[in-house]
Amino acid sequence: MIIGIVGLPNCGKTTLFNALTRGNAEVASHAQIGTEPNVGAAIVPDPRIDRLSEIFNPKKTTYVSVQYIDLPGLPRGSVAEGAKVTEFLSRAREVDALVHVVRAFEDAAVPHPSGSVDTMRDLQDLEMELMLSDLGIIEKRLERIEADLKKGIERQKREIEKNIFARFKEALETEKPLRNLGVTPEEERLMRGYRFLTLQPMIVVLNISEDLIGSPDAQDLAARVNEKFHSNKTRIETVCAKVEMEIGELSGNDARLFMDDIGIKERAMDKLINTCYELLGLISFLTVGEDEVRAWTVSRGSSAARAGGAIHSDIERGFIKAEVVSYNDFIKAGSLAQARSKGTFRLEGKEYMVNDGDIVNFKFNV
Ligand SMILES: Nc1nc2c(ncn2[C@@H]2O[C@H](COP(=O)(O)OP(=O)(O)OP(=O)(O)O)[C@@H](O)[C@H]2O)c(=O)[nH]1
Ligand SMILES: [Mg+2]
Repeated sequence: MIIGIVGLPNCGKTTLFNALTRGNAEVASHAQIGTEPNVGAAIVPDPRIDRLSEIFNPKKTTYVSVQYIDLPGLPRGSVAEGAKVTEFLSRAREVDALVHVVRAFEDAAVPHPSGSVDTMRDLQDLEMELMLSDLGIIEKRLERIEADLKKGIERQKREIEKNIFARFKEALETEKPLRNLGVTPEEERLMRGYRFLTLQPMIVVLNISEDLIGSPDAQDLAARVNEKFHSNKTRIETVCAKVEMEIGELSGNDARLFMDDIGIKERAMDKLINTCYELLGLISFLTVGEDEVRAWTVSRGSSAARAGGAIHSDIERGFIKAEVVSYNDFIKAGSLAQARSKGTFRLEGKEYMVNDGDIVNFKFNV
């Protein structure tokens, strides 16, 4: 899974990126469009894997990992400037979800490009850039479609595309992001290749000041943003990136103490991943053994055969049966043998719908 971090300049993207990846990318470099984004990976924390690893003592323990791409700030009005920005935004189109960081912290030492801190305005400004970028793609594509239609190329297909694009164009021209349009699954499928930025699932991260952590003011801001930006493809989170970066530099126990001290219940690192899983409709299933204990990611609703395919296409192709026990039943039973004798570790067929936390052992033959 790849998550792209976008936002106006100087809103704290790289600070958050460092917090998420425990990285050390240079903060406040005022990176310009055209510079390479920071790329880093983070494991998805999973206490079930920690526990299973203690029990099985495997040679290898593997968590799911996510990749974060920290893009340079996108100044207001920049999409209108052309080619370089288009290239920059193509990086943002490669991702599975966007994290849109917006400044909500006051700090005289960090000048705001627009002269004042105004979270709502900034959110709109970046949304506008994303919308203009999508609009640019649509306008170009519509020209091509018209040309094809004149020549009679793939008439039926082009007509369908034209209708969808016309609807998208109208929405964007009235400043409505595509995610709010109620795009049908069929339209989504047809449009997937274009990777529209305003159709991407998006987590808005309000980067608040340290003194606002857990405050009613922060909740109030989140509620106001939610009212305006709510959609089934957006989620709102509140973090203090600067503090999160400090937490990331501490070891487990010290981090816990520090968090208790300032009243942070869940690290941004965990919070964003959990939100992302929920937003993208993902679940984790687990495999265990002496060699490896490992978590895997699949879409909610995946069949056992499909889930096997996430490990190796041979498993999906040659699927016979899956032995399945939920993590909780396994812990209750104490061992796989016990779970088997209790009947909670049982055989399932290829259509079985895998649940989050299922421990699965695939039987296959190729
Ligand atoms: N007070 C405070 N300062 C922050 C916070 N997050 C970031 N900053 C400061 O804001 C400045 C910019 O932070 P960056 O993380 O580099 O921001 P950015 O969005 O990556 O900036 P560009 O890549 O240049 O667009 C730095 O001086 C940070 O220390 C925060 O939560 N609170
Ligand atoms: Mg940066």
